[in-house]
Amino acid sequence: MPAIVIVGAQWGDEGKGKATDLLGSRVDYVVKFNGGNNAGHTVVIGDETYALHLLPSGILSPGCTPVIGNGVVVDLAVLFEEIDALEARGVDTSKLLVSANAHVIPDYNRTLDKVTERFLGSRKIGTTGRGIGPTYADKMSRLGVRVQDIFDEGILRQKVEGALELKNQILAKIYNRRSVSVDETVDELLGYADRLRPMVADTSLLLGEALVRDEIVLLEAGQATLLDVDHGTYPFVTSSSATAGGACIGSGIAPTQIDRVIAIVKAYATRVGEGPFPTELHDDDGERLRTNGGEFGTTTGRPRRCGWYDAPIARYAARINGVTDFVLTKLDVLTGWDRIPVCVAYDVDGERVDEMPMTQTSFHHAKPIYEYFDGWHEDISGARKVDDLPVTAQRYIEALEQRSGARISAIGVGPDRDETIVRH
Ligand code: 2SA
Ligand code: GDP
Ligand code: MG
Repeated sequence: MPAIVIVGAQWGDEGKGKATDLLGSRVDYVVKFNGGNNAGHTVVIGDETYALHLLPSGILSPGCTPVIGNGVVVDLAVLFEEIDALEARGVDTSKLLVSANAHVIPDYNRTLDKVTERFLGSRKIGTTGRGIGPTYADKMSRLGVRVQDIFDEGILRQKVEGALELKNQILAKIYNRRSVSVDETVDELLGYADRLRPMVADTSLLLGEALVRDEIVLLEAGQATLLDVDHGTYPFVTSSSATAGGACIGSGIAPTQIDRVIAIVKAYATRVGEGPFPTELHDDDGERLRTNGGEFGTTTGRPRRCGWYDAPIARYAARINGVTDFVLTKLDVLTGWDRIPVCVAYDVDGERVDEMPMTQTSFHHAKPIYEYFDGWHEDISGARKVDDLPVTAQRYIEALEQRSGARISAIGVGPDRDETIVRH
């Protein structure tokens, strides 16, 4: 039975949290498969707003088992803070499972993330400063500390000693920072062991068994296609695989078990951090999108850069992820414009380019070629079927669908769970 993947089609913050939460009541497992507490998913349920960073959005659906997969990097302090905050609001977190193979974010990697950004100056990435990049680098360099290591003090000490031999050189010699002691890191991590132990599982095995029993597994990406370390706007990316392929790597299920890939795409575009963004607006329209859309980072509060919808990017996301359905979010934010531009291709150094360019140099040079669509002024937040929308809004949806390479199955017209039009 099916595994379903949810990914972001643009640069993140498309509304993946809301989409996952919507499906949560109908699935048995929700698995976070990449990233860490750099993610920020806001879910609105009636009068309650939840901002989740590390925990999968499925934590809010009572019937569903939330899973932190092996592809995630876990800040244990944040894990328990989030659990405590949700429990204090009456959310049951007792079903949460954490993969024994997930990596933990030691304190020294948070320090390294921040000092590296400062060191890079104008070449910085604009990271969230949560230690994500250094922890994935350790994983690939085989210097990482995994969740299972916390239950074997000897191994934990060996691993921390190995990592700190290198890290302390970097901290002292390059960044002029104090060195970190093995004991302080080991003691901090061991301090979480008792509370962590009951949550830790062979999550790949459990998910495999659930799929054999015909249960439904939803795999939820953090960040998005253009922030993927391989397929995004490198080096202005996060350090994990945020595309559908990453769902298998980061959860331990097989590609043949995935039968639906849902990409969440905003009716316009946003980006946080540095990096190219062809349709970015530096004018009143950009300011209006930011204000109307509440475009401020869920994790860091940073203002998000805003621009018009970019169809070549959506087509790229459709191809890279094998998208079966798009969920178009935040259509309500576009209410009030007389005409709405949609980028349909790029002008790269005088040449028309219809697809994502092969090189980053070309993408940095890409200027949007726009088509213009009539806007609408009516409040659309009460619409529950496509026919309830003004005809111009219906035309806008059709135009995006034609130019983006997959059907649009649902449309968000407000932040609340209910403010959604289901089309297919
Ligand atoms: P990092 O910290 O190493 O992952 O940063 C690398 C780049 O990835 C971007 N990034 C994000 N972009 C959008 N949303 C994210 N989550 C938060 C949110 C962001 C926030 O939901 O609003 O609160 O600022 C997220 N996480 C990472 C980041 O901006 C860098 O460009
Ligand atoms: P994620 O990282 O993809 O989960 O997205 P975020 O939660 O960071 O950002 C999306 C924001 O848009 C959140 O504040 C949501 O509550 C909000 N949101 C989601 N869908 C809609 C929608 O259709 N309309 C409006 N106005 N807001 C929405
Ligand atoms: Mg977000």
